[in-house]
Amino acid sequence: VQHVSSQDKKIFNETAAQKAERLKWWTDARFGMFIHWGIYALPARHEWVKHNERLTNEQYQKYFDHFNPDEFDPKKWAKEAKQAGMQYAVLTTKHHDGFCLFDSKYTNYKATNTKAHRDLVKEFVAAFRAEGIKVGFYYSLLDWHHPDYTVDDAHPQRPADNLGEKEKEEVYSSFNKNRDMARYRQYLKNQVAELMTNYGKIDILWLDWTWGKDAKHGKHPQDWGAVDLIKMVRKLQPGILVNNRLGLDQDGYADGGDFETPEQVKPAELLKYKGKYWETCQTFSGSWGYYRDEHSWKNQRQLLDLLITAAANGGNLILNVGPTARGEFDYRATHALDSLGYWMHEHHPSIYHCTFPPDEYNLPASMDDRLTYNPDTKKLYLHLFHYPDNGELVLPNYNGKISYAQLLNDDSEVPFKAGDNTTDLVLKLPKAKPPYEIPVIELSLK
Ligand code: JFZ
Repeated sequence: VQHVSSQDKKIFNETAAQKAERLKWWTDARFGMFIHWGIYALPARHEWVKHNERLTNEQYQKYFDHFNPDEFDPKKWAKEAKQAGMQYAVLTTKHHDGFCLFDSKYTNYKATNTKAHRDLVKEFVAAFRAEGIKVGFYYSLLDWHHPDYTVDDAHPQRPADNLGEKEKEEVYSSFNKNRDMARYRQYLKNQVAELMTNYGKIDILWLDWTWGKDAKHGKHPQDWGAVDLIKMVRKLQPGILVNNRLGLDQDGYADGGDFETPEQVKPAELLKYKGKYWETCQTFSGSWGYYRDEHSWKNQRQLLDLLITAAANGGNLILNVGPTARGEFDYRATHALDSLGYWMHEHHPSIYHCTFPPDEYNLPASMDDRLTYNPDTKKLYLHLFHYPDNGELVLPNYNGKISYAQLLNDDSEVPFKAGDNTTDLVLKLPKAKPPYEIPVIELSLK
């Protein structure tokens, strides 16, 4: 067959074992913080507001002019991340609107030229490093502000939906007449070089994103100079982790990105990523940027479900906060982070360093509980999504496999015995559910 080699194209010489070693801190960490912050926090109605409402640069300018983050103190952000149990953080250095939180030589459209008057990325890096949290940069490949970035259907200046194909064509060509992706490509490369050079060691680069079927409907790896770009990144920051949104995997490069990024998917969908390197990115309320009037906030249980289900399928959760225009996490975000921290404080051993267990421990599909497994300590962690009414929990096929069981939150013993069916194990839990949304039992394997 002709395309047996379609996934054979390689950019680096790295063995699977070397990759596992390079990603070890990240696969151990399991839990990170995403931060979407930019001047879209002022309209406070989605980070895509410029696109959604087809705002021109002139109409969007007032958010640049009024950006004045008087409460910006990334040391507070870092403390909240730490206390929630997050081990790395990725900040939007530039989102699709093109506004840069960092001081770039290649644009005036940056925080240093606003009332903030300083490089906000620099302070973010210093604050998170000081808390021992790994640091990552999100950088948008799309740019709705750069004059050379061509208009496509994901651009605020795209033709009106109700135009015919021919009329759309005319709008595209009139808008794109003087735009030149080669020049944009150079800008992108220059900025990524700045980010990879001026802030010390950077642990993650999160590029976003590559999509579409043709020039009108998207962009391709070639538009970004993707191979050239990633080679530069690896050279400037050996060891860095890069996500898969340069689109190189679709172009047949097996090592075009280090991990997959299933976005805003339901926990049940995470099953299919088992065995790969992956990180699901999720929001508290739906949008990524601060959205004042969005009321669809996930509760503690839904957030824990995402975190536990990620670890139980060998993946990470990066959970997003959209700080306000003043530079603070609003109380809803702080409250949600606190609720996770309350659980993580006692239960982090079932998340860090954990992955899916060997198949022989799988629970029947009818059970809603989730298992994680620490391959070093050989401990199994049973997350109780359903607490049994009488405290008796039957684990099919577990008889003879367990040497000891305890609640993770307080190391109190959980007695067990063989069930009526000799292959069953019956755990005798406290009758009343321990005071955690999802209690965890730690099982020592024989
Ligand atoms: C992108 C951004 O457009 C969005 O604002 C946010 O930053 C998010 C993390 O990433 O959105 C995407 C990108 C890729 C997919 C979906 C949404 N995708 O590949 O399914």
